[in-house]
Amino acid sequence: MSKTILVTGATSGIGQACVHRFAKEGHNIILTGRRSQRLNDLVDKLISAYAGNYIALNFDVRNREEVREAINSLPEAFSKIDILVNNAGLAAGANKIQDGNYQHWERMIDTNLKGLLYVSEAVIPQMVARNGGMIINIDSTAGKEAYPGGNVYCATKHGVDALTKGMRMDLLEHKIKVGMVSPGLVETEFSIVRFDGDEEKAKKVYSGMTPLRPEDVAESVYFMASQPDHVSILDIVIMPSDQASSTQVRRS
Ligand code: NDP
Ligand code: 8X3
Repeated sequence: MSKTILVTGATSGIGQACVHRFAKEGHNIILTGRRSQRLNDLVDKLISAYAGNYIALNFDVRNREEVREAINSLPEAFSKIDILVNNAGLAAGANKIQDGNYQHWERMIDTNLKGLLYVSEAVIPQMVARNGGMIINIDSTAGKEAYPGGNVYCATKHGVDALTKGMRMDLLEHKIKVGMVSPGLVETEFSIVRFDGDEEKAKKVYSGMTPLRPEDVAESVYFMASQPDHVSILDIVIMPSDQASSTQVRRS
């Protein structure tokens, strides 16, 4: 049966790959992000390739009012969200803490933690009212272990790990499943954003190794989402075969 899925951060990388993975199965999708042209282009592509219904919602997850207005404005056909994929997120900078930039810190905290909370806050009431649904948070191996220069990004992702566990406990009584997918190095626009558009620097992160593709992560998200009602997968930690930990990568 087709479901309604809301994916944040659908304009790029893991979010966009999740959209394609769910669309392939005929599900209806709410795509969100700040870059509206990309969202609209993606909706057009989906309409021509798959059988579901799609709608683009343009908002910044850091703006609580925008988030609430956008989600509350969904037309009836999309108003029952079965699965929320909290994917929008970023790293800004990789400086040591003593050389850190407070604006980077605030951007990561506002996006990765507060943004995830604002979107969840807007979606959870209808799941509670229906006594069902699923939330999948995109965490990271940075949420399991810190690494040099990762300080605040790692703190936000450790926060996502804790929030996921806490949300699962609180929402248990409402039959809402909560899980997370926690990837290692995935080649997306992530490092370009992290290094403020410096593509050369971004490329170096994945040089001499084979990173995960966003589609690899989307496959894990889909696997988690497609389990029967009585099965709840808590966490999928997924790394490239060339990676053993945040600080140990095999490069040629
Ligand atoms: P991308 O930069 O390719 O995609 C990030 C997405 O998040 C974009 O669609 C972007 O949309 C959206 N986004 C960022 N900030 C905001 C905002 N303030 N409001 C709304 N949307 C926002 O990176 P990834 O696909 O790699 O990242 C997706 C998630 O995966 C993140 O949470 C990241 O931390 C996590 N992750 C990434 C890994 C990696 O190695 N790449 C590994 C582990 C986890 P737009 O700019 O249009 O708003
Ligand atoms: C992204 C993976 O190792 O670059 O969450 O922090 S890492």
